Amino acid sequence: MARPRPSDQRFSPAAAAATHPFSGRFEPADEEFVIEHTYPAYMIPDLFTVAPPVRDALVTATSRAQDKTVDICLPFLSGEDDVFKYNEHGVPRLNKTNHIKFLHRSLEPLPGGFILMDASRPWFLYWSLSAMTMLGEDVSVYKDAIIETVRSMQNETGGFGGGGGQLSHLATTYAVVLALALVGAEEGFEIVDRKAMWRWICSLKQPDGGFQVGVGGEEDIRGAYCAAVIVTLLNLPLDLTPESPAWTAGSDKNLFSGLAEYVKRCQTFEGGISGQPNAEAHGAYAFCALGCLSILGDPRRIIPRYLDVPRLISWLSSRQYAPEGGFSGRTNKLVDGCYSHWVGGCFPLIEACFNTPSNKQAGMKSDSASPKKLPPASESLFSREGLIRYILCCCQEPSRKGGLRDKPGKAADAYHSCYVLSGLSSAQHQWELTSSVEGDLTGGQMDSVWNVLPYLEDDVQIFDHGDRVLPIHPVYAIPLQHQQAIRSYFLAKEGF
Ligand code: FPP
Ligand code: K
Ligand code: ZN
Repeated sequence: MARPRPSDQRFSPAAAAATHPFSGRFEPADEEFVIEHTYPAYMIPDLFTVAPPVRDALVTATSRAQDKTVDICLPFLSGEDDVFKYNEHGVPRLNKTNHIKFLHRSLEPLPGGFILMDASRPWFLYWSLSAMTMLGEDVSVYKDAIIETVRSMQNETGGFGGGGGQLSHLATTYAVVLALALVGAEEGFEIVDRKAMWRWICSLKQPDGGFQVGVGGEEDIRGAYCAAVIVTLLNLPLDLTPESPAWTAGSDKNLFSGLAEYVKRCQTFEGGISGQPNAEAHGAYAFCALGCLSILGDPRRIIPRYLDVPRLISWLSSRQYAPEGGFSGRTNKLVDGCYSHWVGGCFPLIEACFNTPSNKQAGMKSDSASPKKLPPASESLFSREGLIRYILCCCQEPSRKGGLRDKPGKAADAYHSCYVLSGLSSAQHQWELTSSVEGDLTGGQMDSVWNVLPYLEDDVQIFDHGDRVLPIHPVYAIPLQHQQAIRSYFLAKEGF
């Protein structure tokens, strides 16, 4: 195995030629000796080219799986194999053309094996359209097809199922609403029966504050996040129907009452967030928790009020591995490209809490639960370089088929394409919360105003300028202008 070098400094190609573990064998100068490069030397910090120097001596199935993952990633991270053309930092270009072709194909009729995914058809729409939009592709050509497809998925009793005749589910409804936002057509927005949707969502609201994902289904934090997204994008009333399980006579409880408390109960002893109280922390649920809270109130106040932020940051940071650079979804598990979003997408929300100008003046004024010391605006709480290296080196299908994937050796798919690119967007941009309307936690009108800038490294940017993807909304996970368009369309409506 490669030997760790004593420093983690960036090294020059010349110095690297002598010491880089993958740079071919360099013997002491001998004029007659022809030195063979196996491949060029790149400027890659040691952190991303050698196995971790400190190891637990106990060998288990878990440690073997981890070692194997490092072995399959290292050749891609160090440019050892010639699968890509690497720049001087050892980073390949984002192959936008092939990925866009892959995503168009994923919206065509799919082979028979996909029948297992039939109940997830709305997800395919969202994943493919969102990924294409982030890559700069105009998806409005799909407008009519999307409108007709989602029309067949809506139930008269409110919400959207996975297809015609399937029960409504909060996850498929969330995917439909985002897909409509992405094709961006008012005829599309008008498809949604908002009154039936409101009644259906009220029927999912539970007395303990959370949401079932479908009538009689499980109650979990996906439900909390998806409900908050749907209610605010469609500007549904917050009032509860008397038929709602959460309704009690004479109370002013509404759709968002007790929801932040429900999210709080999902934080585990590890500091991460589980799908429901007293379960295992997982990255996908951390994003749901932060996204839900950031809709219910100003993230600067509501996140530290309901979550133990230092312990959450500690858990989130532990998800990023070296040398791979990517994130895992939970303790003792492997890196996977999709966590670039589920975990990586948590950092803009947490960082925004620290980075806002208004935060600096108003400080965390009246809130005793807020962190006392704020890191400087330019500092990141995760290694953007590591994530970008994992995404561009390990998550791109190298062949002409295109698409993005979990890790080398896995097939690309629409789900990973969407969330790998969303994670790339988080790594390449910096969000600032410029203002938000003050209000109570259940107001529903408290739009946070997010300002986004390309993230610029102090010293060197390892990726090509043309490889930036569009910035997404840090909460709604679709490009900002699409979130704004659907939100303002329904805000302008009075009643149903
Ligand atoms: C474990 O899978 C995965 C989970 C426990 C949660 C997955 C949930 C989501 C990805 C999305 C939820 C959010 C919404 C908005 C619907 P695994 O055991 O295959 O993977 P692992 O080994 O990486 O944990
Ligand atoms: K996984
Ligand atoms: Zn995955």
